[in-house]
Amino acid sequence: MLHLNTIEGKLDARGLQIALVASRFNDFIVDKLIGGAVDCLLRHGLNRENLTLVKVPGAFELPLVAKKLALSKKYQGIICLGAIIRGATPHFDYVAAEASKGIALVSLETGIPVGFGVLTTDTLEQAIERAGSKAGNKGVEAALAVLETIRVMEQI
Ligand code: INI
Repeated sequence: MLHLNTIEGKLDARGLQIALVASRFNDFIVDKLIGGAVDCLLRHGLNRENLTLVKVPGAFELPLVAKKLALSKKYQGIICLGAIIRGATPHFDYVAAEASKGIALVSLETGIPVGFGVLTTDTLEQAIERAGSKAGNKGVEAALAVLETIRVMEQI
């Protein structure tokens, strides 16, 4: 086994300021993602007073608000949460494309880790599966990814 100089992030939220941005659209699902992310962050040592929740109308609005939060320099990490469910509407493709592209851009342009906790599913049932039932909770996954990335970025 080679001994490499390895940089890894500890899942330690102590001392951080974190913002969650969550869409109201499909709030029945998104509330589960918020609950998962909050529980995960607190269990990893985040102080409740250092966690801010911002609500937006839909996933399309997540990037703009995430960008303003990132530029404020008040938060070391931002977690975007939403649920885009295809159903019968072609609207899905536009909203999903803009949300994913926009969130990635915010992170790249500002240098602040921005988590993509946005479900993109064909059906409501698939969304339920990923919001705290048999396929886990995407809000938890996004929170863990942001924590790890913050700690990796600090070491580079
Ligand atoms: N927003 C969502 O967050 N999820 C969806 O499934 C969705 N669909 O399917 O339409 C959705 N649309 C609203 C969109 O995000 C904007 O809020 C709206 O277009 C106004 O800009």
